[in-house]
Amino acid sequence: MTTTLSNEQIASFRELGYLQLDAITSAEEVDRLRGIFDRLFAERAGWEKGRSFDLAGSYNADMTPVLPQILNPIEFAPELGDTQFRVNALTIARQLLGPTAEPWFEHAIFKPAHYGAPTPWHQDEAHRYDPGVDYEQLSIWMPLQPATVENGCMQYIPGSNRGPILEHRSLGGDPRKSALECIGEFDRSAAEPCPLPPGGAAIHHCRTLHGASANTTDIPRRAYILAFRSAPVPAPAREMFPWLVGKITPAAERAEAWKNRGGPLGRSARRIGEFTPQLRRENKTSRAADVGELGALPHSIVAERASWVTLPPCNTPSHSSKRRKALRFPAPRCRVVTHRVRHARKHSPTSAKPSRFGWKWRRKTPPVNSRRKARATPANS
Ligand SMILES: O=C(O)CCC(=O)C(=O)O
Repeated sequence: MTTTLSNEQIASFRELGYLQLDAITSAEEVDRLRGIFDRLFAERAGWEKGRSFDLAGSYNADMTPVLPQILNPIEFAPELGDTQFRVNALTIARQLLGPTAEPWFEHAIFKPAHYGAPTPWHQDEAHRYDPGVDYEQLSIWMPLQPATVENGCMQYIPGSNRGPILEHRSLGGDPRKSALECIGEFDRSAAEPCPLPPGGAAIHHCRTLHGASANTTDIPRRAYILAFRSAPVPAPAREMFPWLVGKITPAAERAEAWKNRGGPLGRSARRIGEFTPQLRRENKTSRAADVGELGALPHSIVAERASWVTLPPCNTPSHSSKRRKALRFPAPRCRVVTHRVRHARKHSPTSAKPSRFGWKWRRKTPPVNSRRKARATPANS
């Protein structure tokens, strides 16, 4: 089953900032995903990595979460990579954002039955940790059971996508809480609820104000969200939002500890590993999660990762340290490349170095071929 949008739907998204679809995937796929989600949430997959946390409430593993979220669940259930939802979502994202749209990150949110907390009103763009660049972003939100006003379907303020970014703060004014809440002026009575059947979709632009009410029903509300963005462009005027400065959540601390495990040796080994194209590909999505919406990493880490995501990789020795700085490449990675290149040059049979008497071979041992020749001469036999 493939899904594409009509011109009217595209125009409506641009006008209102959101769009409602009755189906984006099949009932069978929704059943399969529900099983995966229930397992991931029961295991609190990604807790140590800082990928799993309570958006709205408790900080500790031994407290019952009221709005648990798993960032990038595909890291813990690779089978999520093989869904019609993903295929259809990318097609739709490219229709709405243009052909450069790419998957940006994904998340899974669970509103427990009876006590699942409300999702505070916010604009996704307010979560952006990557100043200096700009891009269009949207989210495709799919419920894995019916989504109703009573269990916390999405609600949108129509047209807010065309307005400014309003002031936000950490939920309840507590910078250790992951969620942000909008404290700017807007008309809550204009909110439009988006009830959906399982496997339907609510699509919203990153500027659109949205929230969801608490879950007061007997069934948990699960949602699978894929976020996409257009190719980033430099935007030096884009600064860090003040409500993100100094925001350090327990999830960010766990992520930092995970990143530093094994001490300097572990860090270096992982950095070297990141040079392999395979690992680089695998890391791309998880890094995107770090810099994306609700990715609760402190600015210092995220700025480094943002540069990695948005700029081409540094893999040639021609990047001077000045240029590296300009491109915001993290120095250690570049140092390793430079060291490798220096090593390769030193041991290359063709490497030459100027001396006081002109050019001469640098290597002390003769090249392999001349050693073979020497062994083959009768004098040596
Ligand atoms: O599922 C929810 O309650 C909130 C989802 C959300 O805020 C989003 O996808 O941007």
